[in-house]
Amino acid sequence: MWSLRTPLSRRRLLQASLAAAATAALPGRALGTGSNPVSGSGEGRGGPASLPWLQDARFPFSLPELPYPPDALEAAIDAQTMEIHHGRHHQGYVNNLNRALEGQPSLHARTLAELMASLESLPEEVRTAVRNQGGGHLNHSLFWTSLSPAGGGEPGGPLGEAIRSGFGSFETFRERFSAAAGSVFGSGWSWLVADGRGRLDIVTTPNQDNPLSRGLTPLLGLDVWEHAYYLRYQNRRADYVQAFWNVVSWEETGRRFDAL
Ligand code: MN3
Repeated sequence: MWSLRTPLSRRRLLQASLAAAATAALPGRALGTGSNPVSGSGEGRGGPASLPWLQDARFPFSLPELPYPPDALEAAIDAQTMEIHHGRHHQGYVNNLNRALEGQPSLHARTLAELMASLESLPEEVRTAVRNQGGGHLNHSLFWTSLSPAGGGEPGGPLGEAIRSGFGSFETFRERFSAAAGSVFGSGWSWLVADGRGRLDIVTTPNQDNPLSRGLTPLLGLDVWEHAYYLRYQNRRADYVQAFWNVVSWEETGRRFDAL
């Protein structure tokens, strides 16, 4: 298999492997709400190449259509939850983000990724709204496209190799990601991310914070807000997380990894 790789992807795989090994003992690193300096990795660009749609997402923002019917993910998520989650919650983040930016024409040229990667530079009166509503729009846009009725199973290709060599096995990766999702207190997200050198890690974020605001590229995210699962799973978040693995689009996640 190694012979099929370019030197670049070999290097990236090695880095991913070393990074994952270095953090292998941790269930998932929490990216806090604190005042860590915000990375400027997304500034001056349309957005990470691995998230091409972000390069066009600018004010006024709009709700992306679901890439499948709302009942397509019944193996994990019921249709009513999908309809409310997408049509009301996600639409609400979009509406509130547009409302917050209406009176800020100097920010209208910035892409969503640029806004999220430069929160500290935004006018104070809109910073919290962009963080929460912009994060909500970005996170959910990533979430819908990370899922597929044809999903599940294990990732192949370079991403599969990177996960297996980095975390020891796909099973170990899945256990660590699930543990991280279970560890989120209150509302938040669990993520598979890559840093600027393509190294993989598992992190969690509170509320609607996004890894982009910490200079990390999100590859796969799981929404663990109660609104994402309560109708079917009530308090059984672990069952929801288990079912999530049946609908993960490794095809899309792999595309994001390949584009790093
Ligand atoms: Mn949600």
